Amino acid sequence: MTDHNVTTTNSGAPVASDDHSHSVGADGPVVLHDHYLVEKLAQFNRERVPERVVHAKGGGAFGTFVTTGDVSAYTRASLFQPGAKVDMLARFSTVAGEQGSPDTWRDPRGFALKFYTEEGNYDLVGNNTPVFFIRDGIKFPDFIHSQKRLPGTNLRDHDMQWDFWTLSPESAHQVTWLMGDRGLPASWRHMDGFGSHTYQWINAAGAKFWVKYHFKTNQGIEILSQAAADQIAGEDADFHIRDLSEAIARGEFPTWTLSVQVMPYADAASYRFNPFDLTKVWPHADYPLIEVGTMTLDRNPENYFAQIEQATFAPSNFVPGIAASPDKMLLARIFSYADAHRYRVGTNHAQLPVNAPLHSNSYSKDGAMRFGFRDASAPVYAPNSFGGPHASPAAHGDDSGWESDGELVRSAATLHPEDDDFGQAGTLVREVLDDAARERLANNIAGHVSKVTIPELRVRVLEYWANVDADLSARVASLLTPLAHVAPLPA
Ligand code: HDE
Repeated sequence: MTDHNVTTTNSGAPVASDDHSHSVGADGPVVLHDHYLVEKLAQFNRERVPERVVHAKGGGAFGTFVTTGDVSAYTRASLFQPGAKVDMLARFSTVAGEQGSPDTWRDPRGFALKFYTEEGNYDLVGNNTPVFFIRDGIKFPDFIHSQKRLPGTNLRDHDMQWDFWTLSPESAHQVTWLMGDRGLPASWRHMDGFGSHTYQWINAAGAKFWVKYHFKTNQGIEILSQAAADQIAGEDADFHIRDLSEAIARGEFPTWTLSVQVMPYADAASYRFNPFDLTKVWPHADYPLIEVGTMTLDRNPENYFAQIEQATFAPSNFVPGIAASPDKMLLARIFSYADAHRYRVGTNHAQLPVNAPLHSNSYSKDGAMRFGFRDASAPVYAPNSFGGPHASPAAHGDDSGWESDGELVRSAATLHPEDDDFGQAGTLVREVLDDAARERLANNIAGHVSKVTIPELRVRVLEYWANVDADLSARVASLLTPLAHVAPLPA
């Protein structure tokens, strides 16, 4: 009877041994034509793809999204039509930590979603916070450099972090979120998700709207104290990966309710905040939440590397009825992610099963690791006379633009009445947080700033917080531990 459980080479041939290399006599030299030995060692050397330059540590699961509401007045996107149900993938992550770093470091959490729709994959690559540290992508590499490691010691450094933040006042809103409870979620199941940016929706009649996405966890918000997070970081670096995987294995499928804020297209120009500034929210009193549907995660990946490490999410993956907005950060991300995927996973990353759309009619061909292809008789160019695919403005919904004019400049728009850097952070502190949350925030900030070694920088940090809220700044100052050692600001 044929034994179908024999180990093979990568090319499928049975192997003689996984214990002994082929050698001249038991103690003699190993022979080079032991190609299985060579294959095992060479393959082992090539098991890693470059980790994500940010959001390297993460985990995820598959599931479904069901549209239970009716937002068809605002978008023609098939996945958001009443009753629509699509398969999806979610990946959650920290930002600054490398592969293997603790899940419970204080950080925003990535909230990356891929919806496998009939009109293509729709990727919504957000965070567990509704805003971000900066409003222009040109600062992103500098921002990340300041949050990661010093070039000399390769150590993370609180002086760097607070130097960047206090010299970038637009960061105040997100840093308030980060230093507050949302910076340490108890699990990925117990945190909200946001698209963060303002996006454009276009309905079947071609009418345009601006939207913001909110995924509200139905498990309730649960947080970790800094002390608990520090302890868990030492005991179980994979605490959040384990929690999600084991919950799904137990049949406890986490769900989130998606709602959107919808702004009429014409409101943008006169709104009190720049609606495309990623450091700002739209107060819900201005544009209330409209329920769209439910996201459920109910299937663990079968293979982490193939399905999570190689998953590629891109803000450029729009579908008809959903498009970009003038948000400078979103426009920069639309370049960056697909570029990162070509570098990190490969030219044909979108052909991998986890990234492949339900239907593809692309003229792209060849490139490393190509294995999907069209019929040999199919033309490989457009236009053509042989019935090949053709572009279709109607199918694409090619009306996803906006008006724009003016000189080429390098500046941030401050045309809206309340476009300052600290106002919304102050509102968050004074009107959204309760006393206990404010006390935790002050302690978290003081704990983090106590590791700042430059006296002038500590002064600047307290001024930064005084711009957010004077009482908070005073509380932080009272909690700061004395300088361990004094490092002067570089000349
Ligand atoms: Fe990212 N970001 N990002 N980011 N980001 C990446 O893509 C980038 C930003 C976010 O689970 C990278 O494949 C730029 C905002 C998540 O696979 C990279 C800018 C938000 C993930 C990249 C931003 C995010 C990434 C790293 C400023 C929330 C993980 C490797 C314009 C709204 C997705 C990669 C996953 C990953 C670029 C800012 C969220 C380098 C240039 C704002 C959740 O392409």
